[in-house]
Amino acid sequence: MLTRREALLGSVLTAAAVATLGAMPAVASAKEVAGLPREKITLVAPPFVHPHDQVAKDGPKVVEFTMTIEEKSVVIDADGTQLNAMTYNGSIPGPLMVVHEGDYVELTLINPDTNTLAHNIDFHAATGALGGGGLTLINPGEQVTLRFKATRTGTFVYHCAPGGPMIPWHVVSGMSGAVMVLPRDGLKDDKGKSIRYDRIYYIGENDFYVPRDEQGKFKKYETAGDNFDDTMKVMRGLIPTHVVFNGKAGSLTGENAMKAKVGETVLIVHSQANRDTRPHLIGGHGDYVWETGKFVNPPEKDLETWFIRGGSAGAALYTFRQPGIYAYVNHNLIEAVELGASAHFKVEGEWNNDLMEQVSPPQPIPPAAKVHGSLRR
Ligand SMILES: [Cu+2]
Repeated sequence: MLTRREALLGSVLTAAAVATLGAMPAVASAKEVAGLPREKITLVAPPFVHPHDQVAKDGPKVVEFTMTIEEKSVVIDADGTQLNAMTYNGSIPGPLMVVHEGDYVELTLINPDTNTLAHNIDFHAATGALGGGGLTLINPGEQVTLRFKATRTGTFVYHCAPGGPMIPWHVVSGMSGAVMVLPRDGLKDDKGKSIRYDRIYYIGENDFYVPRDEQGKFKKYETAGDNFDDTMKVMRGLIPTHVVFNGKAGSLTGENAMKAKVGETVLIVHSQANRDTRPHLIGGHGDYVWETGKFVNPPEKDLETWFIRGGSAGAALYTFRQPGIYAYVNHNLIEAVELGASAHFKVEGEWNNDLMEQVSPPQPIPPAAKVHGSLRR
């Protein structure tokens, strides 16, 4: 039952809310959207992310992006295995787009006439019309512009979804990426305190299903459409031939390792549009992890491994405390080592002996210890 005070407060709050609603309609008119400032962003290929403010400087704006769809053959492992890829902007995954809550994402999607297939884009961050998929289906030689309001914060997948079996086929041919909608005042820890990152990397994980010939060798095909029947058969077995980060086994190792310094805080955005995965930073942790990628929920802390559901993107924040090469893997270790889902961070800085020290290096077991060991049995 309400007390008189609560009832009064309630009515006051309701009146205030109504007044606010009257002043700021929830649905902006076309004129209001047209009056918003605009910003044109040039997207960059993952694992890098276009420059952006972590805390929004001003009010909402319309953020313009352009992506060109490219159907092309790409090599996905060290053996030269070819994938008849379909890509957003030429990369697998497509680029990460960063905006703030309340901003409008305005994407121009181009399907050049050099392509052979129809494509579209379904934004998990968007509301209505199949995430925009219903308004963006374009044939080769066409382009379309879609605008949606970023009403929810977090990391969200986008992917191609042209209907029926085209949906999984286009997704496992490389057509996915992610959007990050930051709270206007930036990221917060579990207690609501502001946290920032010094670097950000975007990792898109893909499962590929490359058909084999009678000898067991991976087959090659001329154009994007040629592999459809064979690839569908492999897809229906649900066992990928490759599980990789950023389009290729070894795409983020060696020379291409992601870089950081001891003391730097890194935000790792990880998406998988089709299949579950479980990122793990070997020798490190997730200081703060938004497993489901949605910043309105408090982050989990001190995680060893986190779970990214197929069809979602998660975010993990970690401050590196030791130098060295860190492997960042899908901790299904068969997928990491045998199928390709592993990356490297190369971290520079001073080693901290307090956190870890090799007390004595590997050496032969002393004879006395051997006798002692056998006696004890
Ligand atoms: Cu497509």
